[in-house]
This record gives sequence, C-alpha cells and structure tokens, in this order.
Amino acid sequence: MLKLQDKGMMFGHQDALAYGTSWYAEEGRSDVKDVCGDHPAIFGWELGHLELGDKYSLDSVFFDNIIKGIKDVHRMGGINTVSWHFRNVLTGGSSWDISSKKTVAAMIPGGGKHEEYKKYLDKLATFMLSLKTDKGTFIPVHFRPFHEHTGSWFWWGKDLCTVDEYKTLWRFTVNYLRNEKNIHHLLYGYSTDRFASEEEYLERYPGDDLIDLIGFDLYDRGPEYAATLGNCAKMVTKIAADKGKIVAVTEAGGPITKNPEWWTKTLLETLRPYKLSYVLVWRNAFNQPPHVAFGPYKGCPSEQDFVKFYNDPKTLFLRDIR
Ligand code: BMA
Repeated sequence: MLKLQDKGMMFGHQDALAYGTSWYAEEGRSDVKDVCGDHPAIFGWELGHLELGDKYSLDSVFFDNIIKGIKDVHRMGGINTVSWHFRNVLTGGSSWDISSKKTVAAMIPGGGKHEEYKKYLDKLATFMLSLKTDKGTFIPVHFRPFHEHTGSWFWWGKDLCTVDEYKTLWRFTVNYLRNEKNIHHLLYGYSTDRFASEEEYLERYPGDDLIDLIGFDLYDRGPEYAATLGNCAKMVTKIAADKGKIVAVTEAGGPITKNPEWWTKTLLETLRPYKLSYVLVWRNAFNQPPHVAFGPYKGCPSEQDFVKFYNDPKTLFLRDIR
C-alpha cells in the first residue's frame, strides 16, 4: 500500500458490493461499476450488530455475505476495510448512545463491563478468523474501530472518555486480538474526524506499535469543506511520512446530487497534491432515497463528473492495482 501511494490514490466505497441505491445483493455488481465500468479498489464493510450475534449488520447485510464478499475482493485483487459501529456495552444502546461518560471506563480492564466487552471481541475474533483463502491463508483486512473520536457523537468520542481511557481501550483491544486470539492479519487504522492541528490529531493516538494506517473522516457539509479537507490531508500526510505509516481519507462524502462537479472540482483537486493511499466515500443505502447516497450511481447528476474522476491518472480503481 505504501508503494501504491506513489502511483496514485485508490478510490473506495462503503458496502460497494453489498447493495446500491436501487439494488440489493446482486453478484458482481457495484454502483461504481455501473457508472464507470470498474469496481473501486477499496471495499468497505460494516460489522455493527455482529457483537449481538445477529445474522445481519445494522445496515442489513448478512455477515455470511460479508465474509464471502471479503474473500471475493481479495481474489479480485482489491483491498478490504472494515468499520464497526458496535453497541454501547454499558447502556445497551447504539454507537450513537452518548448518555453515559462511563462506557469506555467500564470496558477496559478493571471495569464492570470488561467481561461483556471480551464477549463482543470473541465474536469479532471468530469473524476475523474465518477470513481465509481457499488455500487456508488469512486475508489481510484493514480494521478501523473507535473512529471519529475527535468528535463526540459515538460513545467513544472525546467528551465521553479520557485520553487514557481511549488509549487503554485501543491497547487492550489490539493486544487481546493479537495475544489471546492469535489474530495477525489485521492492519489497524486510527481515524479521527476533523482536527485543527497535529497535536489535536495525535492527542489520543494509541501508539506506533498498534497502528498501521492513519487517516481521518470528513464530510462536505458547507463551503469551508475544501479548505478543511486540504488542511487535514496536509497534516496527516506529514505525520504519516514521519512515522512511516500508510495514510488515507478513511471516509468522505459530498453533495453529489446537488453539485455535479463535486468529484473533480472539490474532492480530486483538493487531494491531488497529497500522497494518500485512498479516499473512501460512504454508502449508497438501498432503503433510503438516492439523494442521501455518497457514491456515484446510474442517473446521478454527477455521473459524468465521476467518469472524469475515474479517468484521471491520479485515481486508482480495481483494474489499476491488480
Ligand atoms: C452512518 C449512516 C448509518 C449507518 C452507519 C453505519 O454514517 O450511514 O445509516 O448505519 O453509518 O454504517
């Protein structure tokens, strides 16, 4: 992935193979492919509700199909990245339940919900250990838990736990998966939301020994977007170069149904100066109106612009990385 950064910036889409704005679970289909004839290079998957033992994710994708999808992506030469919007272990609420500031404290060693959290991790481990090729080798997966923690909308966000609690949660989690579960095929990703300085970015960074990829999530919600995106990309690529880590915009999304040139004029031109491994846009929910989609789709007002984005030498799709 480090070498690929020299070649260009990969494009990723969340749940690309799982569904699109007008379809659900059609073998070999992605909205991105519908528009430009090629799949993304990076394929995002979401594991929320795995911890409950459910058969399908909070975004209605069967876990068996996610396992199959991850294997298919690997076989095709693509890269898998996994997010986990998991339940609040203390309250039983969702990831967005920020009613208690004690959730992280309860999960770490010595906390009242530590054993419960280990049960969540055991389910996660079973899932991760099932990601093998036909020959029995483990499939490398980029795993990105506890994200957007510079904001406070998830129970692991910055106003909901101390710096030490957050770092301890990371350290315990990675060590448990590595040492107790013998899992060594995950590349751990640290991804903040917006940040204003390198110090702020690194404030809760759990350590070079744990983290393989650094990045940030940033959605276009106003006119300051391009400036903020560029500024964050500049800082994060510098930090990554200092540390020798892979670097990415781990989530993005813009008003692609209202701004027909968002792909090239906003996203691509802002990120062009930086050596980023990838940019991933969020999902095209099949059960929500198309105007909330973050990826391109057939008939989308920015469809032609996405083809330009695709044809630009800076962007890499599946065929470019095989
Ligand atoms: C959010 C939204 C939700 C989704 C969640 C996890 O940003 O897309 O609809 O459930 O991500 O994928």
